[in-house]
Amino acid sequence: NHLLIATRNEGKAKEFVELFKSRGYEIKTLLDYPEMADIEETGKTFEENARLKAEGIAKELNCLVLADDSGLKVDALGGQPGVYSARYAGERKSDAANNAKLLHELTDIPMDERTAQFHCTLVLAEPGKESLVVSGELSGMIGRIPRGNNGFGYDPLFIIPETDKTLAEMTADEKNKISHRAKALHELDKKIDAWLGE
Ligand code: ITT
Ligand code: NA
Repeated sequence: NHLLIATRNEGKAKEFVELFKSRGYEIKTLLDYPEMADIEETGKTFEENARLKAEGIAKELNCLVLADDSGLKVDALGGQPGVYSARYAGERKSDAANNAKLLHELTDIPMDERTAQFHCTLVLAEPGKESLVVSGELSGMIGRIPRGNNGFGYDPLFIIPETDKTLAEMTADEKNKISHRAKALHELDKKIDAWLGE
């Protein structure tokens, strides 16, 4: 039972390895294929980009592939950075640079208007088959200073109101119980057996 996850993001890759531990798949990611060319994310939606990654790699390697396209939607910014979350501060900029840009854009926004959602769309693809698409979201608030060292991306700014902790202040297990990625995988669980049997 092999599954290739079409990501080069180390934070995502770590989470998928943990999340798939109980699911009985042997996981590889594109970090195991450093020579493979990157797929350009030219889509305007999470689904389009996840399809580009999953279907492109599935065709190239002729195997079962799961891709994750995810990002942060901030209400006060009309849903930005959205699909541009990875490159908000520019191509190949650090997570810290993206977080700094987000804080700057939100300078004048009061705490109770800093609501946001993390979104994750997963696409499971196999050559010659209609892909399976699922999504998950997590609601929170964008803080005024980064807090915590766990996780990746915007986690140090993303406060879960019920706990008053950022995702970066939670353990990997705590985040994996509530995350947008975990929710999307839960939807995938419900549908994967029927899809594999098609
Ligand atoms: P791959 O395409 O190789 O998977 P990527 O980082 O380019 O890597 P995306 O295009 O899906 O992936 O961008 C997702 C960005 O959204 C990611 O770089 C983070 O900045 C942010 N993000 C997504 N999920 C997150 C999470 O759980 N915690 C923090 N930030 C997250
Ligand atoms: Na993207």
